[in-house]
Amino acid sequence: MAETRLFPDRPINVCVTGAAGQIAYSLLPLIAGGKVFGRHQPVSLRLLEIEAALPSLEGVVMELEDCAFPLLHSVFITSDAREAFRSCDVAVLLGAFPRKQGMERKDLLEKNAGIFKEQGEALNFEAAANVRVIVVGNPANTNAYVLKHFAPNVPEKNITALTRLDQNRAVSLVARKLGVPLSKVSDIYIWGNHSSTQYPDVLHGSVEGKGKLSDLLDKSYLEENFIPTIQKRGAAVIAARKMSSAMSAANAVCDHLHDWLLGSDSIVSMSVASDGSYGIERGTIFSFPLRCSRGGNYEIVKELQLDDFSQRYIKITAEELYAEKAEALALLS
Ligand code: NAX
Repeated sequence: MAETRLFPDRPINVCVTGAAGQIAYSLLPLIAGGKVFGRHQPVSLRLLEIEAALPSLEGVVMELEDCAFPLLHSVFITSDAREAFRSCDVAVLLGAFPRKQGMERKDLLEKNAGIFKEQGEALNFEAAANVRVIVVGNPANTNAYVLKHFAPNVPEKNITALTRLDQNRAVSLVARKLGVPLSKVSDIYIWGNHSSTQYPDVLHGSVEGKGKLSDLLDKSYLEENFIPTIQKRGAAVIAARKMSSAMSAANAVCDHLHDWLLGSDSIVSMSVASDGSYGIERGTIFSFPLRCSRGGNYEIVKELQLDDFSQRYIKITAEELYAEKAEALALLS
């Protein structure tokens, strides 16, 4: 059966910020090549960069042209956030202020809160009414929270942050540890903040034909090895590559958007505004396990039982997020 298009009579308008950066360099071909929004959905790209990076972005546009993607309808570049977000259906927010040597965490939060306040206001006025937003730039959950605060016209459910990379890392590590194909591993979730307090949860997972992960992996392995490895994986990539994750981040953005907009049979992890589930303060942008259905709808999975082990980890990451969001809003006021 022919795949139906998300927008049957027009291209989907996709804004990508930080478009001259390294994640964008891996992500733009996935978007323009049909991997994210489907093999039949034409795409118009609206690319935002700071003024100083526009010459470099022009080179990226040349490469997009030279890829000759049949689905790529148009590319528009700008350093003006309001122009970039105009009528966009999807906004992928990669651009953020990088942490520099000697910079305090508070300064990083403040710089980024300023960027995401401005971008929230621009989205609020310019984007399509049902725009779907994914924040990737760090601190991603708190940046998404700030954005949501300054974009009251955007439905709260439509503002998300990326934790799919953490889920993919966790699934891959379990498959390697148990020596099983990745496709046999299911139901591994990420709870909380995209930071070193996140909780990669295998206790609801299983391996097809082998049984429950709670029987296959003991808690001392989880506590001493698995959880810290996933929590610190980003730092390990930086130590090895001298640059942060880009290919795997772009792949995860692709998975996140694809499953959100086109639906998925699996439960997936995304950071979304809490509705109070599992005792998490309403509105906090927190990673939960979700069920996504075609058209951009999702529900937080409600029926999971969390044991003391899981609750202990979830409390730590929730408290970090409450402190971050209070700090970011205080810095802005
Ligand atoms: P790069 O430094 O390569 O690119 C970022 C780009 O954003 C730069 O070209 C910069 O000029 C641009 N930019 C900065 N401020 C901007 C603004 N106000 N408006 C528009 N563009 C702006 O970083 P890259 O490796 O692409 O990573 C992007 C962000 O993703 C970083 O904040 C990074 O920490 C974060 N990550 C988040 C991950 C997640 O899972 N949530 C994983 C990967 C990544 O570490």
